[in-house]
Amino acid sequence: MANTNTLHNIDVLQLQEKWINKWNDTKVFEGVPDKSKPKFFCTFPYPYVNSRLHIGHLYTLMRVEALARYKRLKGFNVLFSQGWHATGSPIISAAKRVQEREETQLKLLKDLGIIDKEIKKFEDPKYWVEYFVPYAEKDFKGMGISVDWRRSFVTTSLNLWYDKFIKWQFNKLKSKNYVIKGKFPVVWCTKCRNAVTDHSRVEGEGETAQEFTLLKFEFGNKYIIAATLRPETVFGQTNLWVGPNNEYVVAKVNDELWIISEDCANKLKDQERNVKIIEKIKGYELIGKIAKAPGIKRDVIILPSFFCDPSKGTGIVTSVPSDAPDDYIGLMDLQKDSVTCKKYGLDIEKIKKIQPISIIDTPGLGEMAAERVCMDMKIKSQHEREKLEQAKKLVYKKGFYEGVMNKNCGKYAGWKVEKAKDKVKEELIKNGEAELFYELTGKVVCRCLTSSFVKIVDDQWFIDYGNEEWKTLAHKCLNEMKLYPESVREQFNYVIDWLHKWACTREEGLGTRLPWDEKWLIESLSDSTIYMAYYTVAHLIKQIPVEKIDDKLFDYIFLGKGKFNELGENYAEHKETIEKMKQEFDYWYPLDFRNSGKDLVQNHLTFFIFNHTAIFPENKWPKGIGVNGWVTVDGQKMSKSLGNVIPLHEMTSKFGADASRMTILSGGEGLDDPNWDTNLATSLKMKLVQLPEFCVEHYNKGSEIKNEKTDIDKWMESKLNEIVKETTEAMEQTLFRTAIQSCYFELQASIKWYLKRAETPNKKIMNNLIEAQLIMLAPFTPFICDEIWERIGKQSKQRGISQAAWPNCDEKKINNDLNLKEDFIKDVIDDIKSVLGIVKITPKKITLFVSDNWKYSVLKEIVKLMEKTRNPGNIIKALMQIEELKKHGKDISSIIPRLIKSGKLPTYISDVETEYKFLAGNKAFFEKEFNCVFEIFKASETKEQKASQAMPGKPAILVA
Ligand code: A2H
Repeated sequence: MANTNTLHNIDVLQLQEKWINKWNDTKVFEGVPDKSKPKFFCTFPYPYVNSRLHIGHLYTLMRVEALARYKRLKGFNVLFSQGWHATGSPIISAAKRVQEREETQLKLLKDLGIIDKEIKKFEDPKYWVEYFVPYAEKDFKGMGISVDWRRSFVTTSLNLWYDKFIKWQFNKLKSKNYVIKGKFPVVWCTKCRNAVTDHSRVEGEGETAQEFTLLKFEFGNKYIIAATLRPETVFGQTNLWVGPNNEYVVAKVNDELWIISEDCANKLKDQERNVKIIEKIKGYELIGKIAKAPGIKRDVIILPSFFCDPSKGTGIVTSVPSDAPDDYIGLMDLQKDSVTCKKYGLDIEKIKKIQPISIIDTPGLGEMAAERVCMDMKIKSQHEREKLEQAKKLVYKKGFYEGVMNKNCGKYAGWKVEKAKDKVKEELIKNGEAELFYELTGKVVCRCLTSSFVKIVDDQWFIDYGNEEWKTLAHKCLNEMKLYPESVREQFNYVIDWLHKWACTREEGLGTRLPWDEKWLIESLSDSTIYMAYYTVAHLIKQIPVEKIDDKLFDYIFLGKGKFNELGENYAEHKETIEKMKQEFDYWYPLDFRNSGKDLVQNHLTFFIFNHTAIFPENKWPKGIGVNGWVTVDGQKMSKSLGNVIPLHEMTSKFGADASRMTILSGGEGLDDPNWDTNLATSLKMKLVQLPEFCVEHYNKGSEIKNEKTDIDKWMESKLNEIVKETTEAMEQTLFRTAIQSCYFELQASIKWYLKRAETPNKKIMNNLIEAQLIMLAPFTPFICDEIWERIGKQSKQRGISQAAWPNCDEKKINNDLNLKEDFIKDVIDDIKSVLGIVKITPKKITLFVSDNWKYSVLKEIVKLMEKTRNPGNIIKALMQIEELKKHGKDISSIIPRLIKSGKLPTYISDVETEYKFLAGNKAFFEKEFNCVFEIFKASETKEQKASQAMPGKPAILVA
């Protein structure tokens, strides 16, 4: 097979190597403060170094990279820096899995080409960092990412300077009461004996502990327990539900006997209860018996249902058929089901007498919301799970947030449901009729592959994102921030309101120790919230011996507190370094752009906002956040099992960095999940290597500048300015796919058209085109662009294309009339081609007929009329009001319906003379294009039958 890395005399791999070295040597991406220029500071979240970087990282990374390169070209002094995350679970769990010889983990390493003998080293978490960090940097460089590598660092106590920085951060948070210790439910792994925060999970990111109320039903010397999210609905209880075949247990819980599921008994042990299982019972043993319902002290009967999930709550559900769709349908089912009633010895006549009790007025859903919604959605049985889930959501949302308690709710009559909930709950608890219980909102699996549950811990440290004052600051910061795209704002607002206590420490792993309680390590989503500030000093701080560094230094540099002299003797000899660090921070901060995948909105990105507002003064709060979707590969989800998680180094050697960069950014924009299209990557690779030849061939060639510009020259200038405008607008919004579409595909097509149309291209215009295209493409395909920049002799003045200036759009040169005319020519050519396709002859002569005069008036009228109506009858009627057109009534009524149905009006509508002159002026071009004689007539001056078919902007065509 031919080596596709060498095409058109370009060796892609060699070219990449050359420019990686040049950029390194010329230090062109090193961010040096320069007050004469505006600055732009952007970051990509530091990845965990627990594997090689892959296609999943590339899209997010490329959004930062393309913007960084664009801003440089726009004259900004840009800093893009990159570090590596070694903290917490991702690495420690992987190392543990190697210790345990876990198959999948071993295979992952082997697939990276690591031999058996080496694998043992990966039992040590530190080795992961040692091994993967150099590769990560290499992979970034291979992709041409424009990072200032002097500022790179790793987290945790492996880097004692960073360690000090994080300690400073936590001391600050603690001093503001934002880090607290208390008794709280956390998602817990029994194997790791740690709180399992989002990035410690292989499944269940975003799932949390949710509070349930356990309702206690008196049942002889025992209690039957039902879990509910809606304690205020106790007033509407009509019965209890058990799964007839579910297993339950009688358990001694503290001093009482409870009937609950076995799962529940086990969970309760982690929620501050002494639990001992006494005996097992089957659900059907309870059916038909009577228990006393809490809150209302009424006897209710225990009935069978099929929706009681033994793994949720207690596996027993209290039935409120007025407001819970499951309960309503369950009751309706049973009232019709004499077989089931008989089976469990129930008297169906008695069951039929059970009526829902109305308790809540829900706007729009009346006083029996569940019944209403089940009817509306035509739900027929409790087995229609999907519909029931929808119904539950609807009733819950409306009932809970908008409903009002009614007269059947005793002293709570007239209360809003939302308010009543807490009060009823408190009262039930006070009376010993209820207790609290926590259940996960969904399945969570720890990185050690063990399922997690809720545990109430009292020895854990939390960051208190529930603090109302802090939330206000976070909202304020968000309000002033630019978001890309703006549509994520609502989600951020929601997350800020919704976040509460976040378990921020773990017992083991890599990380920074909590400065005041060294037993604890800070977990990975908590030591990564303000580190962008650390980049500003990372290349200097190591000049100061770490043991000298204390919080005062960070206060001075980052918060501007005090004077240098007050820092103490310790620092005297480092004055210069420290002042430089302070200047760097003051220059680069605040951060202008941070971008990440949408999964980080609910944790990292919002923590990033919170922590900045806690630590820094307002003028250092972040300015912009970008959020994007998840990469798919050739239309499929990215997954290890599909084998489509392409590593970066494989992409660069197979498709080349430029084509890879352009392909991934062409895959989508906004919040859409971007798709990597292998075919596009392959074809771009072929196309991009042709660019040097083309540019060199046309640069500095063509007619001299002093020659007068022709219409086609002017058209080209207009088009270029239009494209510059479109591309610039798209770049500003990080709409990179649109930008590529415009500055690459559209511009290429336009240049081709220009070369075809112009007898000799204008040298100045051609040079402008080539330079503008290279500059606009440079954020996407920097290797080939820098190479061509050098080949056309632009290199000498600057350190490469990164220092060129983004083209300006000269709006005055945008000429829509010229555009319309060129589009007209293209349309005529297309029309002739389709005629030739039908008649299938090689033409000797082609005749074009320009439409009759009156038709121009018709079309101009139609354009106006179509703004109001698309009804052909109405349009014809309106046209018939015009004196001049009356006599063409017959023709008009046959033309109009066709024209409107086709939905396509000609783009170019002038008048007979102009159109005729324009076509005649381009006769030579047509003749060259079709290699035959052309004749052009006005329809009014010929007897040829065909001529009557001509329309304005659409001449009739006769081929001979
Ligand atoms: B709710 P989520 Cl009035 N199996 O209580 C099936 N469903 C169970 C269950 C189990 N093991 N344990 C509890 N549930 C029900 C009252 C209620 C509830 C009303 C309105 C809505 C509502 C009376 N039934 O829940 O799937 C309980 O029914 C809808 C949100 O964890 C509990 O609250 O979201 C609810 O499911 C918890 O449902």
